Amino acid sequence: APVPSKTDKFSFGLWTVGWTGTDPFGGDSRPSLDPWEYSDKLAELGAWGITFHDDDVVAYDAPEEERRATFKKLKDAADKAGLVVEMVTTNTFSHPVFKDGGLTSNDRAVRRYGLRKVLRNVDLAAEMGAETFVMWGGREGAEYDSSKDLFAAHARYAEGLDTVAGYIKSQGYNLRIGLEPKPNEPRGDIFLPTIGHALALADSLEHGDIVGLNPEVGHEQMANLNYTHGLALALYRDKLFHIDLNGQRGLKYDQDLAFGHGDLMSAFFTVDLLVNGFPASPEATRYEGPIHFDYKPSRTEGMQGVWESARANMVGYLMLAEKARKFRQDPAVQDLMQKASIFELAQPTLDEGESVADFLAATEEFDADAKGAREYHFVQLQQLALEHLIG
Ligand code: 3MF
Ligand code: MG
Ligand code: MG
Ligand code: MG
Repeated sequence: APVPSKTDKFSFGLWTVGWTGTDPFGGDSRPSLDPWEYSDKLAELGAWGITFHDDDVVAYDAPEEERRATFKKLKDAADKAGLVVEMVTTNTFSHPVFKDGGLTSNDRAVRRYGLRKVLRNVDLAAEMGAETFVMWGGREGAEYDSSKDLFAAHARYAEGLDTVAGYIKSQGYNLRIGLEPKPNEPRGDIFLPTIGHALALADSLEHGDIVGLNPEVGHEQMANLNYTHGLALALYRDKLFHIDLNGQRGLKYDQDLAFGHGDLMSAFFTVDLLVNGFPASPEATRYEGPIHFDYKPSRTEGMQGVWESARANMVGYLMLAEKARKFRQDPAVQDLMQKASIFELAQPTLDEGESVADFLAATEEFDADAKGAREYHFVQLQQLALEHLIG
């Protein structure tokens, strides 16, 4: 198996390997280590970076001095291990104060408290040298549509995001916000449920230029959507700032399996997009950011299983990357892609400078029946992908 190294730019949330197995039906199934123990071990396994929520490192109500000392200790440990703190995020979901949301709670005092917690964490992110500030609004949402003025909820969400983005700019921080969509869990319905919803709200902001996306595999799949298509739209809009890779099998609770342990074919094409870009559009924006994993070592695993599962994400990714490269280089694949007219899709439909009037007036030979009978060879192409994947 390939050996992960720093040049692969793999990073992990401390809450991933640090998850002690608590779920709605049972308590911890593993011990909890100090944050630097996780980071040291991740570095040893070949990771390049770490990420965390404020509350993954210190208790939310820790006194300021203890807070500073603990973050410094983690940063020193990361520096020593050669790890980057590439992203920092805020926990606005665990404490009951956030049960109706942080930025969109009906209770204005809660919103002011939530916004302060987020802004304080922006300072922390900058101090840690992070370049991405993820905002997953896990508690922004509802179980009951009677519970919210849904227009005001979106207005308050936008207000909160613009306040944070404006603050980042005013402080001159080298930070961009990555919104993380999720359709449900823990709320019955979460606001900004998909990549498309998040893009639409980001586009409405005054400081939206530094607000993009941190899409997670499982979250899009929980909405029965195609993750790779979502990444493509975000890239098309220059908004793919960060990613959360993991695995999900179908429409159920957020499984957070290791990357590749869910829908494998979809994972293959996600990696294909990340390493090969868009085959017919060489000018398109490529994703150059961290390969970040947001998974949970299953509750059945002990500490050995925790480290094996962390390694599984990286090795799985590297193996898929190798196969995706070979897939694109295969002359049989290239030939089928030609036959399938895949490269033709990059050609604008109208001629350069062609007006709609000219276009409508043009008489061109076109045989709809013949085109209706043409072959696209898509199944054969997919089979070649499968053969590369499992062959
Ligand atoms: C929940 C998540 C979150 C976010 C994190 C921000 C706890 O389903 O995916 O992880 O990723 O809060 O990065
Ligand atoms: Mg998640
Ligand atoms: Mg998940
Ligand atoms: Mg996530």
